[in-house]
Amino acid sequence: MTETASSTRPQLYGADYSVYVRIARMTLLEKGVAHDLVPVDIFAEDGIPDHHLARHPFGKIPAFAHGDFRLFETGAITRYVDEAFDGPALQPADVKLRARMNQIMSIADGYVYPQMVWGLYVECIEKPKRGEVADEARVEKARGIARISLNALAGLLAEHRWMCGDTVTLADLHLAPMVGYALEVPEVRGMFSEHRNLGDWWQRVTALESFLQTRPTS
Ligand SMILES: N[C@@H](CCC(=O)N[C@@H](CS)C(=O)NCC(=O)O)C(=O)O
Repeated sequence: MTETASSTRPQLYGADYSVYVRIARMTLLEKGVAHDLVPVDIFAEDGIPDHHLARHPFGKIPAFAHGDFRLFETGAITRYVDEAFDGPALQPADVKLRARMNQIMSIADGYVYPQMVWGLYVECIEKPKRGEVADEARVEKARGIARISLNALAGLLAEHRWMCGDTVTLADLHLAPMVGYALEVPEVRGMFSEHRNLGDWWQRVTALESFLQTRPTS
């Protein structure tokens, strides 16, 4: 693991079940940056700890620190990690491809996470596990947006190996943990299987060391 941006070891605050924490961890691992995952329980009985709110006023995870430089919002963290440290470039140099990468990260945040993780995975898998009933209206809305999301992503991926071409970028890392949860839903697996190229891409993602090493423990 390298650590060349400064001698300070980056700290990532969060929990390994979190989609967004996993995106940041995958990015750090892809860059080869030695770091610590500092556990934070945002669902603690007494509420979000004050020390975490000081780092992240919205009380979400992850938060990040590199020396006295503090950051929250995963897209900002992953872009910083890519630019501040040595290691393989995770953002395309080409302006249009970089715009494509940013577009895919926005699709992930704006549609895939709220609809495919919350609207489908949480409603159809997590809620029944807790003995709760899925909100069918919520699922119906999510189903429609999931289809649009997968069509859009399959179109953008086209015949590339990775979302933005021949090498892994932040777009792949941003999508991977979200798709991982979404594919636990049988209906999403059905939709996904309609796109051969997404299936091939997923095989590559699931073979990444950074994906394997960040599997949630709970
Ligand atoms: N926009 C934030 C989203 C972070 C986020 O939603 N994290 C989730 C975990 S994956 C969280 O903290 N959820 C707790 C909550 O919403 O109360 C980012 O990009 O980092």
